[in-house]
Amino acid sequence: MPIEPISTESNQKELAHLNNVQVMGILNVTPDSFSDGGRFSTFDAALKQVELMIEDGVDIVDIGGESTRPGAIEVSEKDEIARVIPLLKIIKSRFDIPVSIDTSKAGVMSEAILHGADMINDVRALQNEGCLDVVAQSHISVCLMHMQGMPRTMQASPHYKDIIDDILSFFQHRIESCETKGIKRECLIVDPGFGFGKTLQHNYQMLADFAQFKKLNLPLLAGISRKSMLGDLLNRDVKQRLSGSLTAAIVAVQQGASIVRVHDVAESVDALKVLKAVAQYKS
Ligand code: 7PM
Repeated sequence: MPIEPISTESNQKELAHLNNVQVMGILNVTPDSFSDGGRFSTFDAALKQVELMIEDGVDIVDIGGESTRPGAIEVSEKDEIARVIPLLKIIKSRFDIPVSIDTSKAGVMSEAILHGADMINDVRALQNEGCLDVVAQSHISVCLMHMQGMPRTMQASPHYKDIIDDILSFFQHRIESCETKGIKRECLIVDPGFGFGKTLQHNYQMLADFAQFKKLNLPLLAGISRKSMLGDLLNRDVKQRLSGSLTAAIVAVQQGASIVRVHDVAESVDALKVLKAVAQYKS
């Protein structure tokens, strides 16, 4: 039995993939915590959370204005800018960490780009007015996420002819629109959007067949952390979904995900280390 890591062609490829995997940490900035007028304490809490995530080995921090979340009430562009941009500025001034801005609004995107954002994470895949143009004017990375329907109603009756084929063809169209506008292919990341207009069955089909999205030849992002597809399967509330979240993240990475969007950074980094160690010893 070998005691040294083995080097073969197939495990070199797998190792190269695993060494490339990035952990995206979700930064909670809920409107609730802003409505108490406690702007400073919210800021403080957010900055502490960023500091912790960095200690835990995060690769990129995702700042989400609540507006993109399923079931969420629409927020105005002005309010979203006021919520997200000051936080982006302070994070970029205090820490040396890539920041992603979770938004679907062109005005928020342009402000974010102006203030040093490293990635735009758009659950609407740049389909809103002006978004393609704003992103085309920079060289920023952008995550195109698939969603069927709109956040408030998308879980009512999701339907697909073939979930994987339908999402692949959505991405082909969006990638084409991006390239036509002058967004470089090297800037694109795709994400099938777990929980966004998908039944429990759809979500597990997507996870089982996640490797199919490699056909697009773009980095893949998976966001499954603490989602209903875990809660509904396990019958656990949101705080008790860590084991499920880690299992799902690892399954996604094993099938080609390059970025995992997670709440629990330290645990996810550990899980990935175990995966890498195993890959080193594979013959
Ligand atoms: C309530 C329900 C609150 C769902 C928040 C959510 C993704 C994302 C979100 C994702 C990308 C969450 C979601 N999910 N962006 N933003 N991919 N790219 O669980 O899966 O954080 S919001």
